[in-house]
Amino acid sequence: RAAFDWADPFDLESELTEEERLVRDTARAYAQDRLAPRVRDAYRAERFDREILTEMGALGLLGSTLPEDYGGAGLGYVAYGLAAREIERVDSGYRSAMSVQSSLVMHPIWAYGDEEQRRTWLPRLARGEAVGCFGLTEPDAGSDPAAMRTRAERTAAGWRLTGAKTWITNAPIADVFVVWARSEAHDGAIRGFLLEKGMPGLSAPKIEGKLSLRASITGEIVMDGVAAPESALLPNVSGLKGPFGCLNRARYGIAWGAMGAAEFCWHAARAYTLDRTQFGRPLAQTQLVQKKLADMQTEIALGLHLALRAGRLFDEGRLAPEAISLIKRNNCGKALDIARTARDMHGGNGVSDEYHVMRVSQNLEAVNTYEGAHDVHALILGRAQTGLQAFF
Ligand code: TGC
Ligand code: FAD
Repeated sequence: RAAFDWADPFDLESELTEEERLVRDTARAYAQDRLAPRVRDAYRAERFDREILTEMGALGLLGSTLPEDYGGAGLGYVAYGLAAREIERVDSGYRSAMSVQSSLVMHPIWAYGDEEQRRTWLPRLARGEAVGCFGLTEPDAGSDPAAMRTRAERTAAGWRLTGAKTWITNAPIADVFVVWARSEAHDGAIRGFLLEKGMPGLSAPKIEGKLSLRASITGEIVMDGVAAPESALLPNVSGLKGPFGCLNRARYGIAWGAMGAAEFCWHAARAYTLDRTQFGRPLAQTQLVQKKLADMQTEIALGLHLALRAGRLFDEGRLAPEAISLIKRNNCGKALDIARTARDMHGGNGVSDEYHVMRVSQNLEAVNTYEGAHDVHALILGRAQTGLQAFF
């Protein structure tokens, strides 16, 4: 009879390379030693500690898949995913900070920028000395970014950008803003621009009162005729495939991250119900609780192995965007169900931030919505298998 490891039923561990395990262990040690002790207070105070990005930078966690010449670590996508899993085991907001900087800011500068833009920003972003944000969503264009109104006009000196973005992670503390706008000079095509903090007409007010991702900072980007130089344009991409190319990477990382959050909740629910006695026996010795634990174990094992397979395909250049929609949707949706169930299994204690499960569950509400809402990914998959467009 083969031995059964309840926490890793299909031996994911043995599928990882030595380098991937090293990255995972580094991220885990950092997350547990440095992030876990501060998250409760940060969440209560609705505060993101800016130095977290510098700490992540020092560990090579920012832009880790980019070449070392530009400050990256030259890692593969499985290592990137494993790091996301460990950071999100503590808090989805901390993983958000890492994935925005890496996938939504450094990736477009690397993939769509010119050499000067790369040299100016990538090493500083990799060290966490500079913070970036990604502005796609607008007040009237969320799931449908093609409806965006932000526009860029040519001027004698370069560009003038006018419009508003909302729900933008890291915007209030950003030094560089990757902003997507319709460019009249390019027949209305969507183009990417690099704006810098301090440009006249640019502001990024904080959005207060989030009941999710409170340890992450979110804001608007208000562009009131921002005057940007000619060099602000990202020259090497045009159209929605620009921002979507970034979202592919972030969505993939979120699929790993959400499983880290789910694992935290599963392990917490198991430990709590083993410890807690009602009706003369541990809660874990009841059929209903064991079924819930078995469901969590099953969904997490499936979700992690799917994420691993996706990562291997990503590294081979064979991961289709639709497959990313499938794992983003599945892993976020399942993680949210698991977190809500774990909250319930903690009884009254489950609503206290001392037990963390409700914070994790609240976070996953936003994670299930951003980077393409759960149902929007269903429509992407529906279109892919029927050939019929059901968005409108
Ligand atoms: P559609 O006609 O499907 O495509 C337009 C063009 O884009 C190309 N494309 C992609 N390219 C690369 N990767 C992908 N995933 C792509 N999806 C589409 C496509 O080939 C086409 O190219 P071309 O050359 O033919 O023009 O466009 P659509 O307008 O019909 O799209 C519909 C839909 C729903 C799929 C899309 O709008 C969508 O995905 N909506 C969701 C929006 C979203 O995810 N927003 C995320 C904002 S950022 C964020 O949430 C960050 S949270 C950060 C954090 O804190 O972690
Ligand atoms: P809507 O598009 O209005 O959707 C509302 C509901 O309608 C959803 O349930 C959706 O599934 C459903 N729906 C939409 N279209 C259809 C349809 N055709 N058929 C059926 N149902 C549909 N954006 C950025 O650009 N950068 C960021 O850094 C960023 N960070 C974020 C951080 C946080 C904390 C949050 C909450 C959001 C962030 N976002 C960011 C925005 C996020 O990507 C959007 O909220 C998301 O894409 C959904 O858009 P929306 O909020 O406008 O919802």
